[in-house]
Amino acid sequence: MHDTQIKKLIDAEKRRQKNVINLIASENYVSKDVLEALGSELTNKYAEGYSALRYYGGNEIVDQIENLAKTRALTVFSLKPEEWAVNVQPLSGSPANVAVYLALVPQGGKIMGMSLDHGGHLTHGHKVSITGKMWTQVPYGVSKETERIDYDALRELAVREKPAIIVAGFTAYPRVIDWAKFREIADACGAYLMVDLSHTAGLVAGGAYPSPFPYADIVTTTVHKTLRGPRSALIFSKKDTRGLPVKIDKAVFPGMQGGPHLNQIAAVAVALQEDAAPAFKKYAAQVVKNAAALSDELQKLGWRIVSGGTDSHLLLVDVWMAGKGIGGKEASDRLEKAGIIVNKNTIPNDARSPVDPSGIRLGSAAETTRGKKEKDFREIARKIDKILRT
Ligand code: DSN
Repeated sequence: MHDTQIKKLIDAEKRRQKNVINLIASENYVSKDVLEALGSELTNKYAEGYSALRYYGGNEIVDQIENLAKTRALTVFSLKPEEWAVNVQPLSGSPANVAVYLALVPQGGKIMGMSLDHGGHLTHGHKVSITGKMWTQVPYGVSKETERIDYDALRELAVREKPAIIVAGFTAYPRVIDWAKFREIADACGAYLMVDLSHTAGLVAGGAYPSPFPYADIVTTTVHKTLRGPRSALIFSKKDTRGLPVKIDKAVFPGMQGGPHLNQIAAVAVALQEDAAPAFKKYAAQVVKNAAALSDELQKLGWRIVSGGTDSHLLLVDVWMAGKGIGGKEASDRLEKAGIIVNKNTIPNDARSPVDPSGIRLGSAAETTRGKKEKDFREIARKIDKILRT
């Protein structure tokens, strides 16, 4: 690379990534093949539209790439092409979610999504996001006692509010979801059921977490978290008489985006092939075991884990412990100084503010990619305990 300034910074970031313990629940380390596809000449190509229906010439190669990415996306989740369609063009998770609402929810209509401070995402209708400005959020949360979803309360709210769409999607909810219950509730109020699977998609692909596909109308997911691919997103839609795939395609392009990023789509295809390989099953199972070991060891050391543990790759540690511990910001800063990277996070019904909440969120996906096992995660828990107690 001739640009020595950028080269130096890339090298420095590479060293940083190598030298830290990365517990950011939404990050991972991609393969060299994914990086190669991302850095390829495909970045030079404009291809507005979809395969065989483009607004530019010269697409005979990139059409094949986009089609391959679609086929692999269906394969990795064991979906039949006659039952499901997939759009591989969303640039990332937030535009993917907005495209779904654009396709299915009239402006001002109701989106029922988990509130951010209980473990939802900004794009599930939060007021500071475009999704809370163009549409109206009907927020749901977790039960105060169990810190898990109370499906009876959810049903009552849905039937009363009649949202156009229910979003079963989470960024800081560590437990398995009863997808069948969500389906029943969506049917009871006549809503679409959209699953934002961004966090657990890799676990579903690897068979380590229940699949929402038998129940959902729409599934969105980022590709860069547990799926271990490039920054990107997918939108799956059910093929039936409602014409969902056509509506979604129109919402992504021309509704939301212009030309797709073909280098990114090729990298998605590479990652999805890796995700379908037998080794990825082992990886997904290990991710879950490692998060459980981390959670268990922290609990043994006296830390309160929200909802009492985890069934996935992530856990929330209540570091504030009603004033007996320290704030989430201080916890995250202290850990970073010691080379452990986490993010501060609100816990359900947090008495503190989002800029300095009561919790930290820990995830096992990235360090599992680097080969760590349960004993390593128990060791990490002991390190965390030492750092937070001094
Ligand atoms: N998806 C979020 C996360 O979980 O980190 C960021 O938008």
